This record gives sequence, C-alpha cells and structure tokens, in this order.
Amino acid sequence: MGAEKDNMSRIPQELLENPEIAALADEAEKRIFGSGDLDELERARIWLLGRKGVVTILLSEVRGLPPEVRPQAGRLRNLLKKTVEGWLELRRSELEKAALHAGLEGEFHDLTLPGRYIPRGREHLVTRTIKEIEDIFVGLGYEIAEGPEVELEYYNFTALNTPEDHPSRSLTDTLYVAGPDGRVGDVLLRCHTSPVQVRVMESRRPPLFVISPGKAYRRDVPDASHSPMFHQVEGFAVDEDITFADLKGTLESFCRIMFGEDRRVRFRPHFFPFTEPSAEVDVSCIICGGEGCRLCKSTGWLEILGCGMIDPNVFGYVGYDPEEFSGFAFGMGVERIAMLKYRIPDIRMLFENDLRFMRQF
Ligand code: 2U9
Repeated sequence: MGAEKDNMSRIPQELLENPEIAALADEAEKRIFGSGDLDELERARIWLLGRKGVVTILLSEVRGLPPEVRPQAGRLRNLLKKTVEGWLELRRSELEKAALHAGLEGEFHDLTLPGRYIPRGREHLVTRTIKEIEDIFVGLGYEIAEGPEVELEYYNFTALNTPEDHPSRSLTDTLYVAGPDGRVGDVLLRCHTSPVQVRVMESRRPPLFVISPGKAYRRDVPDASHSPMFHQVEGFAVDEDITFADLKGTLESFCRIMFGEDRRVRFRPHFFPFTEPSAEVDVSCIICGGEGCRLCKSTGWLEILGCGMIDPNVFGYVGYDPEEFSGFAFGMGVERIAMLKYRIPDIRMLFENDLRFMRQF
C-alpha cells in the first residue's frame, strides 16, 4: 500500500549533497515508510521530531555553528524537517486508509435479515389530558405558569386565606419537609398549584388570565380514587369588572369542549377558603346522560371541578385593591378528568406503567 519505495528516491537532491544529512534522511524514510501501523509511525515521529529527536537536535545546534556556515546549515536542516513532516503525514493517511479497509472487509452485513421491532412510545394519559386542558384555555387567551413543588406554608396556605387552625394545614393532611435538624417548619410539598397563582399575582398586575398545571401532594393513602401525588390544573382571571357570569361562561365552555357539546353543566354552592362565593361544577353523566347509572352513583351528574370568585382577603395578600379588581379562580384534578373521559376505574392504573393498560390510549 504505497509503503514500497518508488523507483525514484523521495529524498530531495539538496539533502543528498550533504552525506550526514543524506544518511539521516535515508534512515528516516526507511523508518517512516517501513511503519506497519500507527503506533510504529508514532515511534518514528518521536525519534525524529520529539523533544530529543534527531532532527530537533540538529536544528537546535544551528545556533552554535560558525556564522559563515549557519545560513546554509539552517536551510538544509529545515528542509530535512519539512521533508520528514511531509512523509509522516503521507504515511499516516496511508495507514489510516488501510485500517479502515481492513475493518470494512472484516464486517458482514446480512441484508436478508428482517427489520428489528422498535416499540413506538406515546404520551402518558395524564400528559395528554393536561395538554387537552391547556389547549382549551390557551384558546380562550390564558397563559401558562409553573412554579415550585416544594413550597412555603405562606404561599400554600396563608396567602390563600386558609386559617391557622384549618385541618388541611395539619401533618395528617399535608406533607411537610423536614429541615436538617429533622424538624418540620414552614416548608412543604404544595397540596395544590394555587401557590403558583399567588406568585404570579404578587409579581404582576392585572389584567391576568393564567392557568397553572402541575403536580400536587397530599397525605392520602392510595385507593381507587386517591393518590398522594396527583396533577392539577388551576386557573384564574383578574381584571376590572370580572363577574360570576364570566366564571360561568368560561367553565361551561370548558366542560362542553372537554366532555362533549351536548353536556349539561350545573353549579352547586360550596365553600373554599380562597373563593367567595364558591361552587362545584358538575356535567351530566357521560355514560347515562343523566338517567342515573353506576358511574354517577345514580345522580345523573359527575363532579368535574371547583371554582369561585377570588376572596378579597387573597387580593390583600398580593397587594391588589379589591375595589379596583375582581376575579374568579378554578381548580380541577387531572387524573379525575382523565378517568372520567377515558373510563378508567382506578387512579392507580395511571401510575403503574403497565404497558397492557397504557397501550390502549
Ligand atoms: C388563588 C385564588 C384562588 C383555586 C381553586 C378550587 C376552587 C378547587 C379542587 C378541585 C379538585 C382541587 O384537585 S382538587 O382537589 N380545587 O375546587 N381551586 S378555586 O382558587 C384559587 C387559586 C389561587 C390566588
């Protein structure tokens, strides 16, 4: 492969005229083109051009030569260096090409083998449901906000008008995060995504139309309808003159886009510390249409979300004047929505990652 010497010497005529340099060039050529692999070539390079290489030393000696011979000796030795470098480069590319060819010849491709099955992944049902909900509200002009899952008690409870003695603050309902001393204080895993909305309100001024999807944590024992980690989409609208009629129109639209245009929607009075008045929203049962069946427990209705007009006390915490602004807020559990929409009987099925279940959606 080109390692054989051509008929003509590779050594430039000028080098041949100096016997000492000619002998060195001859030896260099033999070692370089005689190298059988890249390691051997590297050894030749070090012998010639390394820190103590023969060519390196020859060049360093030029400075000590008598001035009258210095220019000619310098030119010659530099030519030797250039020549040797060119040979090293040439031999390197020859050896690399040879190695590549040898590798390819050793490989065998059986073009008759059948293709390998690569299972196609898909979005988790919870992700898909969150995206469906997001799409509806983004279509209504809302923006999406996210925030920390490890929160301060202030954002999770206090700024949401939750009394100090409210049961949801207790260690049996909420997961608190212990500090380095092992004690719990004011740090917890958020039990809803409402703190994100407090943070948005605190840092910006109305008009604001925002939804906050994400994980929430509660100290629940898992069963068919409870999971200690679940997902929520909450949302709020704050501006001048937002009314309960705006709330009703928005959430009725949402329910019909999500569950079907022929759904009936009703608002039942309820209580939340952060909204006043508050309501729970039901849609007519997606199975029986309102006749009564097992899914709706014979009521004809399915509870979908909670909502209300934002309590003036919450506005106080974020620095808004309740005389200037009003707003509504709502919240829904994503798994519950997915379970109703896709007829899933047990919330735990959404977290077991059993492919036989997941492939169906
Ligand atoms: C601010 C002010 C008010 C958010 C709201 C609900 C009603 C609600 C539950 C539904 C099922 C949570 O997942 S669930 O258990 N949520 O019913 N959430 S109003 O109200 C807010 C939020 C933020 C600043």
